[in-house]
Amino acid sequence: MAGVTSSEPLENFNIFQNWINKNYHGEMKYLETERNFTRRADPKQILPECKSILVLAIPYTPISKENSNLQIASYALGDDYHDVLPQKLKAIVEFIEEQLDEKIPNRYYTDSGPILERELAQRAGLGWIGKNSMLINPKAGSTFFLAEILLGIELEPDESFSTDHCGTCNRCITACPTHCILPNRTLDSNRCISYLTIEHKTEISEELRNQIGNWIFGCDVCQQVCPWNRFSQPADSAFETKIPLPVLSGDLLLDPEAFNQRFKKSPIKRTKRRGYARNIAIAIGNNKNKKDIPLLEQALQDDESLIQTHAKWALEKINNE
Ligand code: B12
Repeated sequence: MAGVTSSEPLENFNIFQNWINKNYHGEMKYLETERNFTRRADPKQILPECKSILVLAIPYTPISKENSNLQIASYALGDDYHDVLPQKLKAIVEFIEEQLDEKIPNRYYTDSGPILERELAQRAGLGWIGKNSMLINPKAGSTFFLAEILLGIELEPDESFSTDHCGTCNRCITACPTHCILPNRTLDSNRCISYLTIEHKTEISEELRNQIGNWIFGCDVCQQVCPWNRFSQPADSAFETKIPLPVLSGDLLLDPEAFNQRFKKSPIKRTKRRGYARNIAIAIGNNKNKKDIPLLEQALQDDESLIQTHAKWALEKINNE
């Protein structure tokens, strides 16, 4: 799916500002810089010549029910979109330049750019902002990545998506294990399992450990329960499942080399071995499978105190069971 929107400033920038000021005190520091603020508010702060923005939605593996008793979010089952998509965006720019037989000012981003991707996608007609804050499309659900190309040429903008199809459904809000979905379609992201298992680098509170369940990288609960995801589209080949499933508890003892080798092309590399092993220790504790006790006892000897702490907690949880 793709849509075009203008380079006008972002109407709902205040929602982002309030979110940063009120409920976000996390480790995504890149979101808070002054430079990031001004550029997120107005695309021309990024590319002064910007006249139009092409917004793309690229499907990843549709959300399935539990894919393993150590769960990984569907967006992370294939190759890392941060590595795959920029080349595709560059190719689109080159194709447009070929058609016009001239170089055009441009910038392209996916995820990490100073861009409010979901609002631009809504403005480009790709979908509405759901109660789980996901961008949802009535024919494709929400299981797609967003990417943008800022262009120094005028393209006919698409109608913005003006309807809302969540209605009275609150399945996502009810199902979220940490109750992090707020009534204004934003998240208390410090409690979001996706934030805790990917972005949060240190100890996780005992309260949240119990609520994380068996998610070891990202979380799909608010998308698993969303009725619109029965329309999920097949994944772009790069994002089809590439990692071996089910994930085995033995991954708790993966050494750094094996971890880097296994996940060098995967989004999972972002949490590094210590984060991945921490998350597995928590999930093993919550799965309460006595067969995992020897693994946890070995993890008590790990060099990383972060892993020792969470393995000790898991052992106590299983033994108390
Ligand atoms: C920071 C971040 C996170 C944080 C915080 C998420 C959040 N909801 O705020 C954490 C780490 C928790 C996270 C988790 C996930 N993320 Co993330 N994340 C981002 C990132 C980098 C910035 C989002 C942001 O600025 N949040 C702050 C809030 C205030 O902004 P916002 O939610 O976009 O809200 C804007 C609009 O939605 C609008 N708006 C909000 N509410 C309302 C209400 C109304 C009435 C209106 C009119 C407008 C409106 O105004 C706001 C300002 O423009 C974006 C990429 C990007 N550059 O945008 C990816 C992005 C949103 N993430 C993405 C994904 C896939 C995920 C996960 C599903 C991954 C996973 N399975 O674990 C989860 C889903 C969690 C969820 N329900 O949102 C995709 C979403 C694609 C889609 N279909 O929506 C994005 C777009 C990355 C990409 N390029 O594909 N993420």
